[in-house]
Order: sequence, then structure tokens, then C-alpha cells
Amino acid sequence: MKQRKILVLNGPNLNLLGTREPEIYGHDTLGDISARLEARGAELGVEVESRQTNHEGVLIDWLHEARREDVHAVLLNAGAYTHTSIALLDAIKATQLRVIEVHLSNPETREPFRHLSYVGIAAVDCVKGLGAQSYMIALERAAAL
Ligand code: CA2
Repeated sequence: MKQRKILVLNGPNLNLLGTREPEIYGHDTLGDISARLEARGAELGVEVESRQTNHEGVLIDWLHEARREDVHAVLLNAGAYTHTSIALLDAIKATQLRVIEVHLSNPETREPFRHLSYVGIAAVDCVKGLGAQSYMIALERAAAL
């Protein structure tokens, strides 16, 4: 039987993880996190594929593709697009994908402009403020959906 697939989508600047602002985002690189997710996915019996882009439209294209491919769930850290992108909100709604919003930091305890999440309006769940562990917990929840 084909394994369920969980797609992990990372937005702008997250390719810099582990190189700057470790006091906010931790020391792990995105590669470290992706490797851990893949390993845990194997234990859970799900396929995990991680991607990163700095472009809003690419995130939207990947959501459309995920719908076509019948992806089980999406972990989405849309970076700053979380707080600005109605287009991303529309894409989540239109695709009806089960999206779990993920953040390393807790945006609600940071600057006011990070308090609104457009992604959160359509996401089925959110894990934030736990560093790389946010992704791991989100994966557990996604596999249990
Ligand atoms: O806490 C998160 O995961 C965020 O999604 C990260 C975004 C931020 O805009 C959100 O409010 C919360 C920023 C990602 C920037 O990543 C960097 C990584 C290393 C160095 C500098 C930025």
C-alpha cells in the first residue's frame, strides 16, 4: 500500500536558519530539521517531503500541487507571509488541504505586526514557540489526522 505523504513547506528566509538570530530561531539548520522529520516519518510510516522557497507564488503552486497529489497533510511555516498573505489563505481554503501552521518562535509574544496570522484562519492546527520541536510535534499531529 502507498504511504501517506506529509509535505513540509517553509517560506522566506528560513533557508538562513542556524546561521543568524539563534536566540530567536535556534541553532538547527533547515536541513537538520528536515532530516529529523524524515526519520520520524519513517518510524510513523509516513513519507515526509520538505521544501523551502523565498517566493509567495511558489508556496501557492506547491499547495495546488499537493491537492492534486492527494497529500495527507501539510506542515506550513510560511515565515513572514503568515502575517501578510491573503493569497496563501485563499490557497489553503481553495485546496481544502489539512494545513498545520508551524512556527519556531511564538509570533504572538513578539512585535504586534506578527500577531495576525492569515494562515491560522484556515489551518486546522498550530504549533509554535518550541523551536525545531514545533515541527516534530506538528508531524505527530499530522500523522494522527
Ligand atoms: O517563528 C517562526 O517560525 C516565524 O515563522 C519565522 C519568520 C517570522 O517572520 C514569523 O513571524 C515567525 C521569519 C523567518 C526568518 O528566518 C530567519 C532564520 C535565520 C535568520 C534570520 C531569519
